[in-house]
Amino acid sequence: MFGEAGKTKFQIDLRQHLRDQNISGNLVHLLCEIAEASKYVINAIRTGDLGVAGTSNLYGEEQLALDVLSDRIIRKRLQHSGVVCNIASEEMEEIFQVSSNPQGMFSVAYDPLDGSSLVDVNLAVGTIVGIYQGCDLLQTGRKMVGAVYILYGPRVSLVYSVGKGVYEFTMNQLMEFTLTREQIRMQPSGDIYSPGGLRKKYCEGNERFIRYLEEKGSKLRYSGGFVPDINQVLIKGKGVFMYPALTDSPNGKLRLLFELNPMAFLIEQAGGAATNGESPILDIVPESLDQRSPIYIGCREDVEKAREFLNGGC
Ligand code: AFP
Repeated sequence: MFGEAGKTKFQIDLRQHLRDQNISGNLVHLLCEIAEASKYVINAIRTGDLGVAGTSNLYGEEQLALDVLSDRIIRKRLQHSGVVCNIASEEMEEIFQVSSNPQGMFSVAYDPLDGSSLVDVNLAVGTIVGIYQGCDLLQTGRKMVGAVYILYGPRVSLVYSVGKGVYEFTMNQLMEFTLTREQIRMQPSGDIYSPGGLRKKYCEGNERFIRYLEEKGSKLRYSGGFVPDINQVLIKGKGVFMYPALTDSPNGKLRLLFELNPMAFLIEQAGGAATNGESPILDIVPESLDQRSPIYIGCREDVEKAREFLNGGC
């Protein structure tokens, strides 16, 4: 009930909480460094240039100045943390090697500012981070030792798991992250659905799944930001997000290393599920840094129903 003497569990800050969880010192340090970096990303979002950077990312997509600035903030923190071996970012062309020594080190794959194109219309955006032991970043998501996202919305929240359940922290007026939810659990099925991509490009199986959801009374909730849309499904504990295979992009849009693996890790830790339509996201063996995958993620029964409608293919 009480961490630091006299504090209630919901006054405990992130570092104290992590120490109480018997998490290795290096992982505590890494998670706290990511949390610290987010404070500078907040400042960049609130005051930074909303224009284009004049460069493109790993996917050949035009970068915004905010993408580049957020990426630099997080990369510098990781680089100087003393516990990181390799870094991969959605905004960097190649893996950035910090150390060749894997002992006690982690490798990190992150999307520094997912949904950055939404900032100019003042919608919520986020940072997504996946953490692996050692120096190999092309492991399956099943091998991850932790995942974090920071949601920059009306409130700033941080959601993490290191395999011992899912916890939410909310930033207070002193810019400290204090515990606000612990051991977050999802219901077996829900009444929210988040359908990404153009409906006219859906395959028949996905179209039938959408009609099933609507007939059972599910409400459409979609912001265009992966982090707020997943956060809604997770924190309300009831719903399913999908970015399916489309007729002109069979692997959908979202990126396995930087977006899907971290979120699938968190959702599975909360009792949910995440699939590419055939097999669990976390079992996909990455073949390249820029790999994309279709995704259905959220309540276990809803995700299983999607698999049934897709019947092994889209
Ligand atoms: P940007 O990072 O280019 O804004 O894209 C955001 C995103 O990668 C993810 O956050 C959303 O879930 C998805 O794209 C939305 O894509 P659509 O606009 O095609 O629905």
